Amino acid sequence: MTNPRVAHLMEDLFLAVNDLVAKHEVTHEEYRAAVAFLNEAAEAGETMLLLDVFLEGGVVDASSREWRGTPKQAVGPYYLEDAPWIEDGQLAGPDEEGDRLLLTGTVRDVDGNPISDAVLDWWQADAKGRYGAFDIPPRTNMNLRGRMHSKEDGSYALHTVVPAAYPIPHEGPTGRLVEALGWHPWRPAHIHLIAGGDGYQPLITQIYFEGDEYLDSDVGRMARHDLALQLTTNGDSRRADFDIVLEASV
Ligand code: MBD
Ligand code: FE
Repeated sequence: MTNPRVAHLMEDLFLAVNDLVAKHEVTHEEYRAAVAFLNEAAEAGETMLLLDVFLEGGVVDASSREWRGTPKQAVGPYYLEDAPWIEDGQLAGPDEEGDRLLLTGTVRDVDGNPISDAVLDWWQADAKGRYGAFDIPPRTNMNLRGRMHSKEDGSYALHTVVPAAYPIPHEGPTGRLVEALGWHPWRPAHIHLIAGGDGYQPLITQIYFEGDEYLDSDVGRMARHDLALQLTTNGDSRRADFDIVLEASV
């Protein structure tokens, strides 16, 4: 069955690639190397990693030009559905290593009205830059992943630890490509969030930290200062405020 959208996009894609091939006089050898590279990335289970690092940020930007809420960000390769519901905003257990972080804020609509009972689905790397399930086995490891609701007044309080900056896996094909580009493999430290409320469009975003050495050189080219927290320090704990803005469904 013909799919006009697929036909339109793919024909344009082939044209664009053929233009690039002509412009750079891509050799047959280079073409074969590119095919072998894609095969290798797939075999290494890096399809999502490769595409999310290099392309997802652009897709998000292109599809959120009209969006007036909190800036959107890539979901990335490490989201798991069905994260546990957490009590009292405790994303990090008492034994979790790292600097404690208390993140507070209010979920609001674009007019500033609070949104109660919004679902906030958080996931992040730990203080050593490791994602539960992916970097810490088993596949069911839900460390630093959890869901909660905003309160009656739209407020939330997340108790967690400050994540570390994270080098994308660089032993495999994706890492080899990053190296060939002359880039480093680091993403700045970040906390992922999917926020949703009844009658609101879902928001997928990431929160960063001012002063992070990789904020301006994110391998995924997606980190931004208007999503970066200025932490205040109190002993070995950190605090910040972050309001979340959702736009009503159409
Ligand atoms: C990540 O942790 C991430 O969030 C993205 C978007 C890509 C690679 C690794
Ligand atoms: Fe991530």
